[in-house]
Amino acid sequence: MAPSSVLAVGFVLALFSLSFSTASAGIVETSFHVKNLTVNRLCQNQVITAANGSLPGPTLRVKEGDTVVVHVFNKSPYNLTIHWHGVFQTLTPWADGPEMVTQCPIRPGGNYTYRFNLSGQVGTLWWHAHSQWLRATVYGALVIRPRDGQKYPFVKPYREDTIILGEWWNANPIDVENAALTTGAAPVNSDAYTINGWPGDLFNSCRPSKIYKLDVVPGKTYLLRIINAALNAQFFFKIANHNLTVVGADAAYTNPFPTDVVVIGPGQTTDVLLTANQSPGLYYMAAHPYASAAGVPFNANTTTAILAYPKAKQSTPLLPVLPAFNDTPTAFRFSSNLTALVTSPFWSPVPKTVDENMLVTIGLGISACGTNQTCGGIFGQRMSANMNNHSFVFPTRMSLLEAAFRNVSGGVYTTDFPDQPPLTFDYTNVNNSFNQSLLMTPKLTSLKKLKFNATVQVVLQNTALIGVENHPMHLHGFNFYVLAQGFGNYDPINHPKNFNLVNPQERNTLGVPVGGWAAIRFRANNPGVWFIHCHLDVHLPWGLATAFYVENGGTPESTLPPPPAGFPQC
Ligand SMILES: *[C@@H]1O[C@H](CO)[C@@H](O)[C@H](O)[C@H]1NC(C)=O
Ligand SMILES: *[C@@H]1O[C@H](CO)[C@@H](O)[C@H](O)[C@H]1NC(C)=O
Ligand SMILES: *[C@@H]1O[C@H](CO)[C@@H](O)[C@H](O)[C@H]1NC(C)=O
Ligand SMILES: *[C@@H]1O[C@H](CO)[C@@H](O)[C@H](O)[C@H]1NC(C)=O
Ligand SMILES: *[C@@H]1O[C@H](CO)[C@@H](O)[C@H](O)[C@H]1NC(C)=O
Ligand SMILES: *[C@@H]1O[C@H](CO)[C@@H](O)[C@H](O)[C@H]1NC(C)=O
Ligand SMILES: *[C@@H]1O[C@H](CO)[C@@H](O)[C@H](O)[C@H]1NC(C)=O
Ligand SMILES: *[C@@H]1O[C@H](CO)[C@@H](O)[C@H](O)[C@H]1NC(C)=O
Ligand SMILES: *[C@@H]1O[C@H](CO)[C@@H](O)[C@H](O)[C@H]1NC(C)=O
Ligand SMILES: *[C@@H]1O[C@H](CO)[C@@H](O)[C@H](O)[C@H]1NC(C)=O
Ligand SMILES: *[C@@H]1O[C@H](CO)[C@@H](O)[C@H](O)[C@H]1NC(C)=O
Ligand SMILES: *[C@@H]1O[C@H](CO)[C@@H](O)[C@H](O)[C@H]1NC(C)=O
Ligand SMILES: [Cu+2]
Repeated sequence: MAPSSVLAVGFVLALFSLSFSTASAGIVETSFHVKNLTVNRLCQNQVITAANGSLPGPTLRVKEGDTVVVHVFNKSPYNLTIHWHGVFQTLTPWADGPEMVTQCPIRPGGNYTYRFNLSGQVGTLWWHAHSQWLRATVYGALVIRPRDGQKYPFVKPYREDTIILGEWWNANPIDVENAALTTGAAPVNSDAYTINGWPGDLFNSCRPSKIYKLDVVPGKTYLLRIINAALNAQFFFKIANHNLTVVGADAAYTNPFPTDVVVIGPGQTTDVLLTANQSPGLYYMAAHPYASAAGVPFNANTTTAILAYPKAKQSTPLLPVLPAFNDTPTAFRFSSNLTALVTSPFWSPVPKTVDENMLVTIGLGISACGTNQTCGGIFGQRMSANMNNHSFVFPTRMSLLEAAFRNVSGGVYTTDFPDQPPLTFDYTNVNNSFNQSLLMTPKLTSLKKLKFNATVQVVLQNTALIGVENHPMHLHGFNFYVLAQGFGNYDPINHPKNFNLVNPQERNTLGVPVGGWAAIRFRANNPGVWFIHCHLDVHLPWGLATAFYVENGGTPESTLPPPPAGFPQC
């Protein structure tokens, strides 16, 4: 292993100083040029699809209240959309991005301008492609600072930095996905994990070590914006010898939560304060998977970056001891202990009454292989996944949002997504895992319709079908309150007694505990069609998704405007 202190690429802390905030704000207008890029990782050249010639793509920096305008030019060979992960998109669902949910793709050679306001959220979000597996390499940070005159509700950091965790294949991810979808089998595992695009020192890179390095000034406090952009891996993240204080998650402030480990699922962000209070030296930041599914093979490598003090004496950084891959108690302790900062100017109290009460099973299943075909999934069928035994199929003719707007649902979607599992069974009992009478799931495009401003409670109930696993569930268009989480089957009599209705964490993505459940609540005050799905890209194309169709509210401020000019057509 090369001594990284000598050979590390000189990434210094991003050059944005806080003076940036004096720029007359209001509109942040920029462009993304998405096209082929050849990069070298793990000793080989690989052509990837990338925004603006970099991996990760450029960081978008805005202030709360800004209008964001991004002109996206698709110069790649693939259909493309960009999703602004976690942005509420109030009255701008046309800019949300999931392919065939809110828009048809931008075709190769095409362009589309995403225009939306960023209000009511401060912290860290991110953007990523939302078309097939393109997000493996088309992603970047979205940093939202307080508007002028407002401050962070914590000590002013000396500097800020983004730490983006990713996942790397020695292959074209679209080919990996398509190969799996053709045979119905699970896709091959990735070859590495990355921090800010680099696998780090524990992988052989064949050339002077390229690793992300953060130079710190002793005694200073840094705000690290940690983003999990991996396709299929949840992570444990640690920095050797340094404790961290969580102050935000998914661009919502939390009460300060001290911890030595961060647990982060794909789609989630975590803002932490780090104080450089250790003896001058080199310390690894490291991440490896939290692999909740027993018996499922995964890439068990560790990705690293370096925290460097000046005048470090040693040349080999200290490596933190990460939790065991299956350390569910540590994962649960972290994700169940975060609470909202209710003094935040963006906090709204939890709605106390519920208009729509849903229990939704989430998990795996199988679908028919097809006549005369040979499939590589369980029982010779295709791997599949579902919510309430409905396995979501993307429409092909028109996006869901456009069909809803034009009142032409016929042939595009139905609105019969059930409020309860169609079959009541012992959801988390592993004796059911291979019970073939439960596994075959119909393929449908069914949505759940909601009245404007309805309060919606959804208990997401994992199943043990095929296997138990923590699924990071992501809701577009809203933050939801996490009222409670637990293991086993949800108990509608006793579990609500322990709901946190006072300061529950607000999130857009939540890892539903392995073999367990989570109760979430939100107010449907944003008309549009909003995708809810597993953020593991292995499960999304299998159908672990549905959408909420939130109707207009009858006033101009609650009515969906028409699609913008240049809106892509199929
Ligand atoms: C981009 O890369 C793909 C995949 O390697 C290749 O098929 C295509 O020809 C490349 N396109 C351009 C314009 O270089
Ligand atoms: C992306 O590249 C274009 C063209 O060089 C440039 O105009 C734009 O500012 C870049 N976008 C960002 C966010 O850096
Ligand atoms: C963007 O696409 C439109 C067609 O939708 C085309 O008319 C326009 O010229 C394109 N803009 C640029 C700058 O390429
Ligand atoms: C963004 O906010 C501004 C000012 O409130 C408003 O005029 C504009 O219509 C909003 N834009 C969008 C795309 O909603
Ligand atoms: C981190 O916090 C733990 C628990 O509060 C404490 O025991 C430990 O000494 C701290 N470590 C450092 C390096 O500050
Ligand atoms: C680590 O990654 C390498 C590829 O760089 C792979 O060959 C190896 O199997 C991985 N190790 C584990 C334990 O997954
Ligand atoms: C967090 O939650 C666990 C239950 O999983 C509890 O035992 C623990 O005391 C809580 N508090 C902290 C600070 O971790
Ligand atoms: C399946 O194969 C048989 C024998 O080759 C053929 O007669 C039949 O038409 C095929 N069915 C389909 C749906 O392709
Ligand atoms: C769709 O139907 C609603 C309610 O009937 C009506 O108000 C609206 O104008 C229709 N929209 C279109 C585009 O036809
Ligand atoms: C799902 O639906 C299929 C077809 O109706 C049925 O055979 C199966 O038992 C159902 N499974 C569950 C878990 O509801
Ligand atoms: C939504 O409902 C809440 C409580 O019922 C009410 O206070 C609020 O004004 C409503 N919002 C809109 C936009 O109708
Ligand atoms: C790309 O999008 C167009 C328009 O929706 C569609 O017809 C085509 O099948 C898509 N191509 C791929 C490879 O998915
Ligand atoms: Cu999943």
